[in-house]
Amino acid sequence: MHRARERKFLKRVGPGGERSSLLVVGTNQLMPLPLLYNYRRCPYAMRARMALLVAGIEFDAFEISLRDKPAAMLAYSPKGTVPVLVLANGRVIDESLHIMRWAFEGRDADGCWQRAQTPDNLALVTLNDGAFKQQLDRYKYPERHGEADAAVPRDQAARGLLHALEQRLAAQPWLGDGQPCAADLAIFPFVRQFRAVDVAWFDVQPLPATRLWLQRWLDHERFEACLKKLPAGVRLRF
Ligand SMILES: N[C@@H](CCC(=O)N[C@@H](CS)C(=O)NCC(=O)O)C(=O)O
Repeated sequence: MHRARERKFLKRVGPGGERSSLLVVGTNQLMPLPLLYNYRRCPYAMRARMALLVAGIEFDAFEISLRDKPAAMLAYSPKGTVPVLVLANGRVIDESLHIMRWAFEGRDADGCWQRAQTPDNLALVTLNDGAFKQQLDRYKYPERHGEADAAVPRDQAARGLLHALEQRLAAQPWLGDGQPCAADLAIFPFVRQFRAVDVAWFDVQPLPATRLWLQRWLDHERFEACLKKLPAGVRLRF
């Protein structure tokens, strides 16, 4: 029988009443699924979920409230950011890029992770997580950052990451060249959030290739699954 067909899910109720899914592989192996502490709208959590979904990993998720983080999550990762992935062996991975790397470890026959490891792609992800994320925060919440004019960080972001992305994507449909790669997955949730601040402005910028690329991600079969809404405060199979 096909291996995927042999997989069944059971529910286990832990001592604190928490439920976890058990992956039954074959006839007698029981493995708790990895648990992702999640915040649906967070772009870091989004890139982690996309990587897990694209890599075909089954996982449970626990939707948190950022204002009331669960004690169990803080015990696993006191820095208190999402995403946090807890593996069946107790290993805790609490950086989104590390979760992505773990997702593709030993499951990268297609080269999704490998294609992201070029100097150009690594530089784009660094720019995204550094200057662009700072500009995005100042653009989105200018008052919180003492920013008198939100157009300043917006235009800095456009001249920085978005311009670099546009140059790359004008020449190729994905950052992985002819195919998507982990750099695309790592960056598009942030560009999506940036666009959402002022869609009308974004959509008339000279960024046609970036707009098409973003739209391909928004239409991607895995993205619908990635945006699945879970009730907060319960462990559920994602
Ligand atoms: N470097 C971390 C950053 C994660 C991060 O900052 N996540 C935000 C949510 S988008 C968070 O949890 N912030 C904590 C808070 O708002 O209390 C990663 O890549 O996982």
